[in-house]
Amino acid sequence: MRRLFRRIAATVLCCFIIWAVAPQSSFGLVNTSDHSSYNEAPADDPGWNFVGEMYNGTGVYLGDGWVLTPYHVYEHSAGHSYIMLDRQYDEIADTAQRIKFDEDTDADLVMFRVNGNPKLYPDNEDGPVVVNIRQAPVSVSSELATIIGTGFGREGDMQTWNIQGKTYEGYNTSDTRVKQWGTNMIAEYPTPVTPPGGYGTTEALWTMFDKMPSRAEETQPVDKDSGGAAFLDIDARPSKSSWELSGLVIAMAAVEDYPSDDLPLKTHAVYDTGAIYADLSPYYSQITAIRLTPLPGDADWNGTVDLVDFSLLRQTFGQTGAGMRTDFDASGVVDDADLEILQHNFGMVSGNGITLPVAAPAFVPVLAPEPATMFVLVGAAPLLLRSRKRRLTA
Ligand SMILES: [Ca+2]
Ligand SMILES: [Ca+2]
Ligand SMILES: [Ca+2]
Repeated sequence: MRRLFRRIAATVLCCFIIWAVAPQSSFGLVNTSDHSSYNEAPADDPGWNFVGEMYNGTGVYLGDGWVLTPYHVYEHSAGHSYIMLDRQYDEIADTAQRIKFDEDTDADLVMFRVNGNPKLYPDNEDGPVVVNIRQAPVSVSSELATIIGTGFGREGDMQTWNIQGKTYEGYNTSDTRVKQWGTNMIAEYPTPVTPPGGYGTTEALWTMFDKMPSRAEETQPVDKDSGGAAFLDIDARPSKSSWELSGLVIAMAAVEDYPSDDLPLKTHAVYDTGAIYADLSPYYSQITAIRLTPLPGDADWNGTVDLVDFSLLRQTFGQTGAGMRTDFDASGVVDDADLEILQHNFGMVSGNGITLPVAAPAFVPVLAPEPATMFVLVGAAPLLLRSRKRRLTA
């Protein structure tokens, strides 16, 4: 059995994007071989159009107005972030919500809302309209994932490095970013991971970059692939709706004696090193709950902040109580603060495809949620974690 990673290499941190037209030879992610078909949606498309470039990494548009990305990607431009899809979509301020590892600890994941309703696939095509999040735990034995990233790519042919009496093989990375897909075998990582940097603790999946000439699209994430999407297909028959977003790249990883100072994983794709992904299945219920959060200022939950919402606010102004739709900051009173939110977001459109529940959802904290409310959000997750740990030690 392969040795587990003993050390999580530094997560991908702030660097500047180089805004350039990618030359033909540049590929995002690093695959064992390059082919132009890796720069367009795969034939069995898991959701290529949902994955987009962000300032400091990669994000996934889930539908319903929401983007999911690692917090360490989002942090640098928190409050004014964006994602590049068919065009640029900007974050609506004060909509970001962290995913929690447990009641006291954040995971390295965040969701934020964008202004606009991206239409990324034609109506007459066989889906997908939104991204399905993996709900069942991923197996400890590997499954083949399709991985899509927007980070740096491969530069040139395979290199050999001799460091401290050991030989390493792999690739240098390019200095331009481009969107690419590859594949790798992905499996559940047996423990939660806490990469350096203070971005939290996250249940994880992992892949290993194997020198395996038979599979040219064997892939390894590098710098700016953080947030890259790992999709698993729950049905072998070609269908977009059978793909599930199962993981998001959060770190590169190597065994303990790996010379990370001499051969940094951020800028090299080295065989027999690997990558760590946020395992999304334990966070399914949190992600689903956040997707149902109405747009701040949208009192009738139709996905648009307009005069109808203003009228509803005027009718309820001064009222107190819990769960009022015009109490946008969930303060218990409809007042000037709510008017300010409505004015700030006036004209914004986000997530009109959402089917909202008839009654106000209990988790509605749009801004600055109270801790007690967050417990409702994460309620199912610790139970799931405990049951998974039992299975691992059995
Ligand atoms: Ca592999
Ligand atoms: Ca509205
Ligand atoms: Ca209020």
